[in-house]
Amino acid sequence: MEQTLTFEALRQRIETIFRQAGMNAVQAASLSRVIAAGERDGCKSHGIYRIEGVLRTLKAGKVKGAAEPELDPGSDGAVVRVNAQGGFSNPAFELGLPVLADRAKQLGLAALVINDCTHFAALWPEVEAVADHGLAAMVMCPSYATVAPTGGTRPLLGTNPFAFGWPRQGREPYVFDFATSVAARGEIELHRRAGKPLPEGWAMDASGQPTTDPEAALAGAMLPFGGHKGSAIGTMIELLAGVMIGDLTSPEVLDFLGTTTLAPFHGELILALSPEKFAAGRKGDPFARAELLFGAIKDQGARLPSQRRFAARQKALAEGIVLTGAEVAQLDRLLEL
Ligand code: NDP
Ligand code: PYC
Repeated sequence: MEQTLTFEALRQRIETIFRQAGMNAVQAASLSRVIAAGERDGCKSHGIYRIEGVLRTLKAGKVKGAAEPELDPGSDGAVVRVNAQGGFSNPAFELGLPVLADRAKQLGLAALVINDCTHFAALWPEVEAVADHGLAAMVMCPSYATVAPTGGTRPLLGTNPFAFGWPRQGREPYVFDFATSVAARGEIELHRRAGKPLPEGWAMDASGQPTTDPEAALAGAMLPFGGHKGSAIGTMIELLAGVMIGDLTSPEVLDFLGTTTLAPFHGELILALSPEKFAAGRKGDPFARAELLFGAIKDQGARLPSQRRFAARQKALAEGIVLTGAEVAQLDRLLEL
């Protein structure tokens, strides 16, 4: 039967599932926050459906549920490094964030490099957390080879998400966060589970022919968003958040895991920039000027990215998070494991 839960009640259920599966407190708390936030904000592709993938990855021994991320003591400049020690990316981000924010405010820009992490999450919680410090943010990471470069037919690039945040005084930040494939792979899996065909232009089958069948798409290759443009941005992410930070690229992740049914293991790059430092001595207040731009976008009847998500959050915080009967049954089953 359908159930309505508070954010905290849902988070605690998820945390209990992870603790029962052997995760330590730091990993379980951090993961439960991002997964519950996905449900709260209406982002189903990175909500509770991800729990089973996390448990499979733990069971396969491809992620360390008891890992304690470590801040590299030699990180004393603009590049702050955290080693996730084979655990999930989210607790490593939480450990590095205060240092990243201090450095970016001091220097104008700083980077947080996370190495040796398993990463399954949406990126918007991280750009929002950086924006809460009054900083602009860009976050990116590879995934595993599931996307064909434009003109190709075989999986090579990842769905490589890219997110941006800009702080706004007294309101939610400007945030966008998307896969550099036409859609996140999680969306294809949700279509498969619902028995629904994919929109045209999302994927090709294993023989390189266009398909709307989710099974055939999962066995074939996804397409980059925006043709050659998304293909190039996806490649940039492989270079900056794979090669440059000394971590795995998407094809290397697939070689390492041998499957796309487990959460991928690689690195992540988070850039934080101080608009005040960059704009110092130039035209006007950067935050006030940004508001003019946002206002002009909305004046045309367009919406800002993340407005749907922020509206979903407000509703969920006021009225609770509604889970379907099937979702409640899934959580109950996982709690009984
Ligand atoms: P979507 O295409 O659903 O959304 C992308 C962004 O565009 C969102 O910020 C969304 O805001 C905004 N948007 C959508 N429609 C409009 C509109 N009409 N006007 C203005 N803005 C709009 O995202 P994807 O399916 O590409 O990605 C979903 C999630 O998957 C992301 O959070 C991403 O981080 C995650 N992901 C994670 C991966 C990983 O390896 N960890 C890999 C790939 C994806 P809004 O939400 O308000 O609609
Ligand atoms: O939805 O594409 C995706 C994805 C891959 C890894 C985590 N999410």
